Amino acid sequence: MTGLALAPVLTVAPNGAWAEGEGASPVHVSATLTPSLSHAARSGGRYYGAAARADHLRQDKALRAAILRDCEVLTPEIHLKWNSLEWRKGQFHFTPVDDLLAFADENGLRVRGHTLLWDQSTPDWAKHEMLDRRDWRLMSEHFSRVLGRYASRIDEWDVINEPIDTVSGAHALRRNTFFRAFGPTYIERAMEEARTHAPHAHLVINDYGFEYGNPVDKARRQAFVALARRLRAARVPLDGVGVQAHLDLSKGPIDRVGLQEMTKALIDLGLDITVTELDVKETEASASTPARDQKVADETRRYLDVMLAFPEVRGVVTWGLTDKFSWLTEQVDARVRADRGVNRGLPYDDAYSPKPMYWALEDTLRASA
Ligand code: 9MR
Repeated sequence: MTGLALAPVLTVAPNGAWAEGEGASPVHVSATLTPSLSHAARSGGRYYGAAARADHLRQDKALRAAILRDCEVLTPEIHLKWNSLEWRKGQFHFTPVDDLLAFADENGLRVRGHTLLWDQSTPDWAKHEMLDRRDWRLMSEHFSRVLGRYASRIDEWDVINEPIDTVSGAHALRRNTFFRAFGPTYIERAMEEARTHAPHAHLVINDYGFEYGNPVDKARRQAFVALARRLRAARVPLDGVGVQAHLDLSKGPIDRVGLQEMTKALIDLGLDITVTELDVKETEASASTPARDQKVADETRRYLDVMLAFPEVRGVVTWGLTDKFSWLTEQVDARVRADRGVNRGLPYDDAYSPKPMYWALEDTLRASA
């Protein structure tokens, strides 16, 4: 397959939410001149996808077009999190997930389930209840509700998000609410619970901070492998791992050998690997835009060169597609914020022009075929 392979003409159906406020005519997106990231990924037997929010999809026709051109997979950026689904106990908010799934279904996209358990996205009422009662039924009910509703349509789940903490954790596990309420075996129990409600799903543990040569990243790599090893040895249902890959230009350079060793060790345990949240955090905005974009692209390439050498890395998901909608825009330091508040760490800029990062992704995905 060549880099200029023709993508099909894609259509956003003019029904329901997606045509809201934009007249009745369908939006035709022709991708005939641009190679798409999914094409490149598919040529290597992988998938490419991005995280998105239903409200952004609804508002922004150009976002929908870019997703339809480039993505085979969508990750709901916030809507499947517990505090999104059930901010108040017993009041359920499924509509954004349902909307996102409808968009995915209409357009033949797959959806990654992100995430069943993450301390940061657990509503306060649930945290209090867990700590007060230590009753696992709260967890079973949550899993049963979410997986009962969505497991037939979402076949891959980040069951646990960010369980590792080598700095202030206990045995490298984060002392999160689940840990404090149920002890370290909450991990095993959560994976078993997920398997009960989603017998055929691909079950994943997802975490960050594995890329660089500093002592914390190094310890995190070792802890992640140790956790996976322990779970596999105990035959806990764990099918794969997600490595988030929030790259950070202030932490470079990427520790190629460390990353290779971790990836190989995880693969040797029979796990497959997904790059689940790739983006690049900039450190300064004083350089010219082309220079900034080149740095972001180079970092992306350095990372993917290592990861895509492994056929077991089954897909790459970026945490957004355009700088217009990026969590990093709120996180960037003051120097970057000075430049209209935009971090340039995703494939498209905020006006939907593909940047060097786009081509770094396209090239590394295709070259690894
Ligand atoms: O990008 C997400 C941001 O919009 C949300 O406010 C936040 C809390 O739900 O979560 C962000 O996504 C995180 C992801 O779920 C887990 N890994 C880190 C991501 C960036 O914080």
